[in-house]
Amino acid sequence: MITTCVFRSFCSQSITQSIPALPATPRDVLQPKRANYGQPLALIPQRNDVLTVTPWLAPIVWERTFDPDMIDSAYKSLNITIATTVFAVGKYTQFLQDFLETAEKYYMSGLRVHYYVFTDQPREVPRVELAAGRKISIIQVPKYSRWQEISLRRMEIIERHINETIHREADYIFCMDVDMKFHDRWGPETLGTLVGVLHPWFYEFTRDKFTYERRPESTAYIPMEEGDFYYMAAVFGGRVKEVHALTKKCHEHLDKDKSKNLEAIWQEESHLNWYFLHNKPTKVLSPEYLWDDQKGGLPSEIKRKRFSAVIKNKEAVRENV
Ligand code: 4GW
Ligand code: MN
Repeated sequence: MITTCVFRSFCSQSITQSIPALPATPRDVLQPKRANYGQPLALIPQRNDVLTVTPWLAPIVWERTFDPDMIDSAYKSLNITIATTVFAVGKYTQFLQDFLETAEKYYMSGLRVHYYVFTDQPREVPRVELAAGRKISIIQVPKYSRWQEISLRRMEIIERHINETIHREADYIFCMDVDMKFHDRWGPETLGTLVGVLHPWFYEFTRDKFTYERRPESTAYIPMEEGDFYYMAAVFGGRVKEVHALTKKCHEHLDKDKSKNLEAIWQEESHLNWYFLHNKPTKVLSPEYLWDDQKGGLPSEIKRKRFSAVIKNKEAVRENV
C-alpha cells in the first residue's frame, strides 16, 4: 500500500515537471463553451449524400456537419485575427465594393479580420464601413502587361507580404479572388492549419477528368493515376506559417517553369493542386464555400450558397486578353 502511494506521488510529480505548457490557442479542435447542444449520434450520419471526411481524416465542411453556434462560441474568446488578401488590378477594382460589403455582412462575423487589398490604383478602393475589430490595408502593386502575370504573381506577392508584415499581424490567412460575393455565413468553421476548397465544376468528376498539369516537364505535373480532388485557386488558406510555405513553394515552381519557358495549363491553380496533392489540406471546404453563379440553380447537395463567383463580362473587365 505504502509503496503504491510513494510511486504515485513520484510519478505525478515527474509528469507535471516534464510536460511543457501547451499554447492556449488556436487549436484545430476547440472546447465548446456551451453544454446544451444537440447530441452527435454515432449511428446517424449528418450527411449521407456527400463525403464528409477525406481518407487522411481531414473534415470536409458541408452544411449540417458542424454546429455553427458551438463553433462561434468556441472561437469568440480566442482573440484571433484572420488576414484576408484580395487583388484588384486594372478594371477589377469594380468588384471591391460588393466583395467587401458582403464580407462585412457574412464573413467571420464577430471576429477580427484584416483585409489586405493589393491594387495598382489605391484611390479606387471604395470606403466600406467596417465592423468593430476589422481593418483594411491597401498595398500598391504594379500592373503587369500580361494578364496571366497578375494571377501568377499573386503567390510571390503574398509570400513577400506574409514575410514583411502579415506574420506579425494575423493567426490565419485566407487568399481570395475579388470577382466574388458572399451570400451566406462563412464562419470560423473554415479555419484550419491548411485549407483548400473543392472546385464547383469538378467535384463530381473522377481524377482523370481533372484539368491538372499533365506535362511531365512542368513542376506542377500530376500523373493520370494520382490526385485527390480538384481544388480551386480562388480561395486557399490556413495558419499564416503554412500558407507562407505554400506560396513560397508555388512561387519557386512558377519561376522554375518560367525559366524553361513553361506555363502550367491553369497557371497558379495547377501549382496549388500539385501542392495540395503533396501537402494534404487539414480541412477541405465543400463547394458551398466556392460556388459559381454561372452554374445556375443549386443541386440538392449544396444546401447553402455561401460565397460565389459573379458572372462577369470578360470583355469589359479584361483589358489585355
Ligand atoms: C485577362 O485579361 C485577365 S485580367 C484575367 C485575369 C485578370 C485580372 C485578375 C485582372 O485584370 N486584375 C485582377 O485583379 N485579377 C485578380 O486575379 C483578381 O483578384 C481576380 O479575381 C484574380 C483571378 O482572375 P479571374 O477572377 O479573372 O480568374 P477566374 O475567371 O478564373 O476566376
Ligand atoms: Mn475569379
